[in-house]
Amino acid sequence: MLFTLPLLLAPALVAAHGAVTSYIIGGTTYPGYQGFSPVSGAQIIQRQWPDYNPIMTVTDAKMTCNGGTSAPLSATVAAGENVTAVWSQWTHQQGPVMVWMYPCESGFSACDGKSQKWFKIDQMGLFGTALNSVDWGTALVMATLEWSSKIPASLKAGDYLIRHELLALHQANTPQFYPECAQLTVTGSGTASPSGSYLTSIPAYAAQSDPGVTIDIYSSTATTYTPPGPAVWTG
Ligand SMILES: *[C@@H]1O[C@H](CO)[C@@H](O)[C@H](O)[C@H]1NC(C)=O
Ligand SMILES: [Cu+2]
Repeated sequence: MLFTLPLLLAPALVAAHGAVTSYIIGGTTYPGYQGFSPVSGAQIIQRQWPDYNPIMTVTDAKMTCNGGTSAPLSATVAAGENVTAVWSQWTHQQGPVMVWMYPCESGFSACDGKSQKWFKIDQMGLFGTALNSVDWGTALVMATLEWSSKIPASLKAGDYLIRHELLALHQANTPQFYPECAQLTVTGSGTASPSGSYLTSIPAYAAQSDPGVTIDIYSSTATTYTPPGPAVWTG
C-alpha cells in the first residue's frame, strides 16, 4: 500500500496552483480558458495560458499574461461597473491580489501589452498585522474563489486588457506569480487615463529584490506589507 502513496499524491501536487477560469460582468458569466493551451477556436475573452506553473521572476516574459497572447472575443463593461474573476481552484493563503489594466488603442489583435502603459485598478495585500497569518488578499481568493474589482468610473472608453495577478509568498524568499488576462471593451462617457507614476511595464514592474516580492514572511518582524508596483489608480 505504501508504494501507491506517491502516485496518489502526485496529482494533488500538480493541481496545487490555479488560474482565472471565468469572469462575471453585470450578471453574465464569460467562460475563460480552462487550460492547457492551445484550444483552437475557443470562443472566449481570456488570453489562453499554456499552463499555470508558478512564474518565479518578475522579469519572466510570461508575466505579461501568463503567456497568453490573443483571444477572439471581448466583454463589454460600463466604466464604474465591477468585473469579477473566478478561479476554479486556488491553494495559497499568503500574498497580495493585484488587478491591472492596459489600453489596447489599436484593437486587441495588435495589443501585446509590451508598452509602459499598465496600471493597477485594485489590490489587497496584508489586511492584518502578521505576515505569517492568513490576513491576505489571496486568502480571500482561496475562501471564495472570486475577486471583484470596480472599473474606474471616469476611465476613458475603449479596449483594454484586464490582468488578475496572485502573488504567492508562502515560500520564504521564493515568490510565485500567477497572472491571467482577458479582453474588455469599456463603455461610458469617461475621459480619464492614468499617467506618470501610475504606469509601468510588465514584465519587470518591480525589482526582484523589492521587499514586496522577495520576502520571508516567517522571519520578518514587519507588521505592514506594500504590494510591489505602482499605486492603485481609481480614476
Ligand atoms: C465591486 O468591487 C469593489 C472593489 O473594487 C468591491 O469593494 C465591491 O464590493 C464590489 N461590489 C460588488 C457588488 O461585488
Ligand atoms: Cu501553487
